[in-house]
Amino acid sequence: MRINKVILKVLIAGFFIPTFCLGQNPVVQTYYTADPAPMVHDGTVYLYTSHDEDSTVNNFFTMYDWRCYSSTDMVNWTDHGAVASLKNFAWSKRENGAWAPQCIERNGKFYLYVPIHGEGISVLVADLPTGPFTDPIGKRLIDSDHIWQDIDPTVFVDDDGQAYLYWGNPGLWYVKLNEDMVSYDRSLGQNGVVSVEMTTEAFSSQQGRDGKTRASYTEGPWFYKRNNQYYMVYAAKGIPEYIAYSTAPTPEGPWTYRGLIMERAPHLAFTNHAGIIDFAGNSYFFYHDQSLSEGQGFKRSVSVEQFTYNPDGSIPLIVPTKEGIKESISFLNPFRKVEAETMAWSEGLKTAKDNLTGNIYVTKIDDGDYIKVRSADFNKNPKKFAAGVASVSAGGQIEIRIDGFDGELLGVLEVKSTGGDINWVEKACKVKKVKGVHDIYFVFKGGKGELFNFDWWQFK
Ligand code: FUB
Repeated sequence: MRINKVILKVLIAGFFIPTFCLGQNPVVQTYYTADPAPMVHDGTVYLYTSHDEDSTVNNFFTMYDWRCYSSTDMVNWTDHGAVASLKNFAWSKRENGAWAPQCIERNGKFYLYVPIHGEGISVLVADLPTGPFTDPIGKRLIDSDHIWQDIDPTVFVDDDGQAYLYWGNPGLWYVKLNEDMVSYDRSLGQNGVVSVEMTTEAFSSQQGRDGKTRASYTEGPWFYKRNNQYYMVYAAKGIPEYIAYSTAPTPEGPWTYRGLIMERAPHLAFTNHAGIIDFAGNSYFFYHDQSLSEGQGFKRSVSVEQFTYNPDGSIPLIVPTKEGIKESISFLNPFRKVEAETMAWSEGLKTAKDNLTGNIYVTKIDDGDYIKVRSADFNKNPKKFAAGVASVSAGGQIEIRIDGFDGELLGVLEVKSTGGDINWVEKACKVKKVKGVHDIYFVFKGGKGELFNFDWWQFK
């Protein structure tokens, strides 16, 4: 019994210790991210997330905006910053409550469905997946009489063009969206809102604290179709939450409970929230944990695991890991201009947005911080390394290494003051020959305090 406790402690510690990139989870290290909503569009995965602030207010979810990240290889993610926030809704007075989003494309427009906790579900629209998003209707979308339960929207457009928006905690509701995606068919249910029957067959059941039997379904639905079967994946069993799923032969049910997908684990938060995609022939399960904040449930982080459906379409039990995605599905070209905010792992850094130009860059760079970029294909020998940098201070250096934080040193880029923290200057240095596929490490060196900002890089 004692040994078991010791082992458990070691296991928990193992998840919370900074690992110098032994793993790939969580996906984002520069911010706390939660409620993953992946969207595949045009050969790219766009990962929309909610965002737990670094400072938690009143020991509750402190969430003001929604962020977006993208990847074409599933290991390097480009930060697109906060793509929408509560400020997008001029009619809303809420200063907190930017909870779980989902974005979907239809006819070249991107619709971002978001809950404002306490003010129901709303929609934003943009011409690009990364925004800018605007409010097309100037009011909440879901006009129900259970506004506090209207959270966690999930949306899917079926093959016949009919779009469905499901949501809810602890109930599950849906509307049939009209083709414009910003209104819905009012002829169904109650003023258009259909309440799903929460039977044991559909969503399993459990005994609540009050002794009453209720559905295991809790919140965070993720609705999609695969091989003519409709899936509803959701957080279940109350707090702490497990991830479970049900399937149905039609988008409107009847639902059949199919089992658990993710059980509890020491580094998972008291909430969990899933998003599932197929991309480049693989299946991916996104969820959130509290590994980055070392156990703080209001500071969560999105993680991802690859999995394989069983031949009958059922989803296996997925174990949350530190390793995450083992293989990148394509190689990164280091001879193209790469945004500095494209990274597989980083420590000590933040990203920031230049509000005038929308440009995202890496900031808060201190001595010893680093960025890891995975699977760069040096199909020819580079001679030079160039980067866009800016600094108000004395600057510092970027050590360019491969395959480890203290791996082979290819070169050192000196960064001096450029007279402003976004006064971007191109700097270059010579680099050693290197061939083949390598992980690149940018290790930042310098004196005390913030050294410089980093916008892009390129081998030449
Ligand atoms: O992130 C706030 C809430 O926590 C979400 O809406 C729920 O799904 C849970 O993850």
